[in-house]
Amino acid sequence: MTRLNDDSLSKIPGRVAIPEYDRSAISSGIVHVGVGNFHRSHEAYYTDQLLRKGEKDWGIIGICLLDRDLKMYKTLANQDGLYTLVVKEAEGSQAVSVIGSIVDCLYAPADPGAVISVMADPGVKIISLTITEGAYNFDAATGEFQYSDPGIQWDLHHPDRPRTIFGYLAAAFRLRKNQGSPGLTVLSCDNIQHNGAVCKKMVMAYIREGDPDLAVWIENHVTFPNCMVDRITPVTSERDKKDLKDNYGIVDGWPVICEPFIQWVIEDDFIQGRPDWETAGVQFVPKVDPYEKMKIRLLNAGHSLVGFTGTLCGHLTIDEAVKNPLIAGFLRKFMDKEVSPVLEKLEGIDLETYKNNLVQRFANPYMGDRLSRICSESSSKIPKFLLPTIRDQLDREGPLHCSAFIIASWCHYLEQAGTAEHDWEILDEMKEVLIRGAKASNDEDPLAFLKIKPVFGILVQSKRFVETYLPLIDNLRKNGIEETIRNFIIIH
Ligand code: CS2
Repeated sequence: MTRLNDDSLSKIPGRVAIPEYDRSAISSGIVHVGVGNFHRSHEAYYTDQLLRKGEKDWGIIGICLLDRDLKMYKTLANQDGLYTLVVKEAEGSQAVSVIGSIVDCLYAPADPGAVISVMADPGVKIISLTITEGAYNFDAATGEFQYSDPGIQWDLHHPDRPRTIFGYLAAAFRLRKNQGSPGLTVLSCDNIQHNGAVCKKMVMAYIREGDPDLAVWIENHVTFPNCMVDRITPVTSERDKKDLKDNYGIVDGWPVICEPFIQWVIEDDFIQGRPDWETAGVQFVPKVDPYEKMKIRLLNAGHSLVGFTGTLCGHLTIDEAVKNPLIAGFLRKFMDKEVSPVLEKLEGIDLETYKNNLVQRFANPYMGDRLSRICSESSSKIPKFLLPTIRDQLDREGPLHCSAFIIASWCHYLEQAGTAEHDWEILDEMKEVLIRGAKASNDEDPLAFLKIKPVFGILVQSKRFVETYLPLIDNLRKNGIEETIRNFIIIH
């Protein structure tokens, strides 16, 4: 049995691709905040590909920012930053490799000062982020930065001991400015359309509040390229760890499982340079908008659709749910009738093929991608994944039945949770508000759910949306999910 770390790499079986480069000779041009499974299957994987080709300047220092990231920090620290990536093909084969690009790791709550100095180190040229959609801290209704957030208030009053990404970036920029060090690139890798622009807007809003001069420095020294990221990466299960141990003799506290598909499309706006990621297959384009829009509105919103309806039908994983012909039919209708018409044409991409591939990716039986992962934090996903499509369809007076149905199934999923037959747990920062709204919409005020402003903004003011939504939620309550979808598919 081999506990994964630098010393044991040579004992790993030959069919596992290990990093053969000298990890101690790699300097860290990248600081990455949010070292979860997705970062490890995506940016860290791409970067590892470059290091295998002889690149030496672009190692990654991983930052575990939040208290809840302690377990990840300890695991990576114990393993010298190494971890196993298991890529599972839909027909059953798998490719296993050990990734070496995370050359150091810090746990921010234990020593915020150390994180600030690493971020301010002139050798660091990129700070990349996977901090989740909710962490950008903007109001769904207005798109404006929310100063009232307790974490933000803490950071504004304790600039040397921050807790949120905004406080950390501000402190690091301030130090760079005072030292006369160069600026850098902040690369948001979260699923938000215009992620770079949104990130910049929020960072600037935070910094203008406490330090207007620093805001001017940022305008001249920091860039925030937009990018589209994609690779389905489930939560790691105990079974995954056991399989790795039994089949490869590797003891890894937190391996990563993912699909073979991978995509990263980035705007080439890196003020201090960047790795040659294109040699590992990354696409650099002048404008990433249409790619982001296509991916978030089809894949991510499609996932949410399958998540809510699949859970209501009693399924546990995405592949199981998407094999249910009712759910597959509904997903196809949503993509074809409501999303495709609002997407721009993209050179080199055939939309029909893209959608067919998505369904095939969802159907990969070896992913074990649980619906609970997809449904988690929907209060910050739905405003980014689905509401923009609804707004577009309202503007162009186009169809929105499927979108309204997704919202209705979310509401029904929330109001059913915790009942005797439906024991799913709601994992969401806004859990209480959501459940209260969903339940109240069943007995006090039919619009109570849609009135949750931080999620839906002013959607409830749209007569057309409300008139589409209300009969759907009524049907779900009266007839249940399967009959409602069956009738829905026939009518629409
Ligand atoms: C998922 C995404 O969290 C979700 O709801 O839709 O994590 C999705 O798997 C990735 O964006 C795929 O690139």
